[in-house]
Amino acid sequence: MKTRGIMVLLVVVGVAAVFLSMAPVSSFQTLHNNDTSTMQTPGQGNDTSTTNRTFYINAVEPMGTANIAEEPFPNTTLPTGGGIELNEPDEQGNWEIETYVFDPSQIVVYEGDQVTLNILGINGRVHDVTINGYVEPFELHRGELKTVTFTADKAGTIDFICNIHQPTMHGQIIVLPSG
Ligand SMILES: [Cu+2]
Repeated sequence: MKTRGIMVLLVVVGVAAVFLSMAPVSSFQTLHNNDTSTMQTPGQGNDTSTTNRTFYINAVEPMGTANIAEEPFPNTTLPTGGGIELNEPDEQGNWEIETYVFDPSQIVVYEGDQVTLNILGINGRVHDVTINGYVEPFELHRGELKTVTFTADKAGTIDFICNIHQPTMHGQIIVLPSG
């Protein structure tokens, strides 16, 4: 009798564990299916409502420093355009390498989405930003948060570029076809 009681208890615990493990999965799927109309299968009809997608993008400058006592100054050719700077050793032998980038530099949306980019100037006094044809070019100063909104009207790519820091400060919005 005692053994049987333990067996029943184990079965009950097992069933409860299965239910608990399913719960987060099903709630995730519900969330995911509501996220975009592209999850629909053909014949279900298209959801024509606009999806708003908001992103935060930072204008940043990763930097590395070293001293010639430990690491020789590199003999290398780097692209011109202002996006990469290699500074020669100072009097103490310290040298540095730095580059300007958008972070993130690649985002994905769907055709027809209304896209809002909030771009924050963190490193660099000023950036000269172009989002080819979608918004008026604008300056982004350090400490500023610029918000731009536009509709990703066709599938393909939309570049966002800082004209002062090339070729590295170059981001891309990948617009996937809807439906
Ligand atoms: Cu820049």
